[in-house]
Amino acid sequence: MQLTAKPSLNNALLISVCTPELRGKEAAESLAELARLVTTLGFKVVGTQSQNQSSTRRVNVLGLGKLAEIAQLTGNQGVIEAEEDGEDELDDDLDYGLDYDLDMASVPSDNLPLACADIVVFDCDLSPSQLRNVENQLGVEVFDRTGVIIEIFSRHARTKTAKLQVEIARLNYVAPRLRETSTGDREHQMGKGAGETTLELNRRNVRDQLAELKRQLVSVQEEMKGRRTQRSENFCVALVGYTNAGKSSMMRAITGSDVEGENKLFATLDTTVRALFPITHPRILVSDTVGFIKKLPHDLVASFHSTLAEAHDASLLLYVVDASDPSFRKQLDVVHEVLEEVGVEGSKKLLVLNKSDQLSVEQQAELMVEFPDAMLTSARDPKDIAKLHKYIVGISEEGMLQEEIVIPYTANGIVGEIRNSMSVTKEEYEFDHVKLTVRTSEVGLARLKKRMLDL
Ligand SMILES: Nc1nc2c(ncn2[C@@H]2O[C@H](COP(=O)(O)OP(=O)(O)OP(=O)(O)O)[C@@H](O)[C@H]2O)c(=O)[nH]1
Ligand SMILES: [Mg+2]
Repeated sequence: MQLTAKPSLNNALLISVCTPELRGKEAAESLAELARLVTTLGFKVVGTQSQNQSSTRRVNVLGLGKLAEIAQLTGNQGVIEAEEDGEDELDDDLDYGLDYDLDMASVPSDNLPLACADIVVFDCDLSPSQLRNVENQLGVEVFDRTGVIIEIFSRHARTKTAKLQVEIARLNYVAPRLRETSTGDREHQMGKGAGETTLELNRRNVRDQLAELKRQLVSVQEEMKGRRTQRSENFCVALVGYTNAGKSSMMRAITGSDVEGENKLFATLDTTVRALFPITHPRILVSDTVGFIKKLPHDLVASFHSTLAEAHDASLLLYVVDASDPSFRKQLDVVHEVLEEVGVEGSKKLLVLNKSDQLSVEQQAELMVEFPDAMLTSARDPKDIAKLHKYIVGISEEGMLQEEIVIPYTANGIVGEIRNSMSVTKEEYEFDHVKLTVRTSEVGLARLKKRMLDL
């Protein structure tokens, strides 16, 4: 399943199911985030509807009355049918509603859509049968939150690894949702096994595709592992955090690179590695990673294990948060949970409270009281970037060793190599040799000593 309709033509109606687990302000924030996800896909959010339910597991997700209301907003193209157990009344006595005034400038609150909606998006996960039921009742395409996130990932994946990872997650999501495309007759056509329906054939195709993609992924992962091993001598910093926090912008600023930073969710899906700029000796490598979001589909988290391996190997983790977003504390919790799930720890951590340019002086002061160990930055302020650069260099030097190396003039070539890869703090020229005091990582020093023995 893919969002097939042309984005420019699609008006989306968003549905929030308020439950005891997700209600009030949290449900409203989640719906605002869904609106951003849907907008990232190029759809126009024309309205929102919410309903209180004791859970999201009802056969039709919503009560029949609400479904009928929504059907009117989508042009009455479906057939409303009562649930078999007759449980079709609203849970009116519950009150988990969206009674919060959120800053949802682009999201019309619970009201009639401005235009007839041609897709409906639920801010929760729907089982394959729920999705089918609601789609039949409303007569328009219905998506759940996971479907939307997977579609964004599919569209934004650039590198081979990301494409493979996302396609595996997408097929795993699609497989149970495949429907019979013909009347279900047992057809005997080319390529079909005897007695296989179109649905069975499609499922078999998906299984075959999945097996092939997994095989390809294993081979690319091996290659990536090789490249990471080559880098293991360098001090590595990884930028991690919620989507849209400003990781790529920070990456661009501290490495002087052209890494894309965009005001859309999940702009980055591939880990990019660049050297810290101004260049240090030895070089410090910085990696930008995929952003996280609440209720990130499990399959996607799992599929990004290898991409996040960069963060796994990092000596310093920079937790970038959008400090101007009122819900950044909850977003930070999500980041911690996902990183824990994929086993990323990192020896050192720094909380980077980004987008400080959007905060008043008072707000900035309050944040520093709340997070005394954090660094307040704006990726747009060169002074902040210089401060972060200095911090990173300082931390990288903590783990370095200093040693005097005597190099005979006969082996002069090695001096250039040392200057390129290590920090030289002192040089003393004698009659037949030069004595360099170098600072570098333990691994780098061991490699140099071995090289000197081989001379
Ligand atoms: N005002 C302000 N905007 C910022 C700052 N840093 C980043 N932004 C903006 O925030 C948006 C998201 O920035 P990105 O750098 O793409 O965020 P990201 O964390 O890489 O996002 P994903 O790749 O989706 O995970 C862009 O529009 C940036 O221009 C900042 O310090 N101040
Ligand atoms: Mg990014």
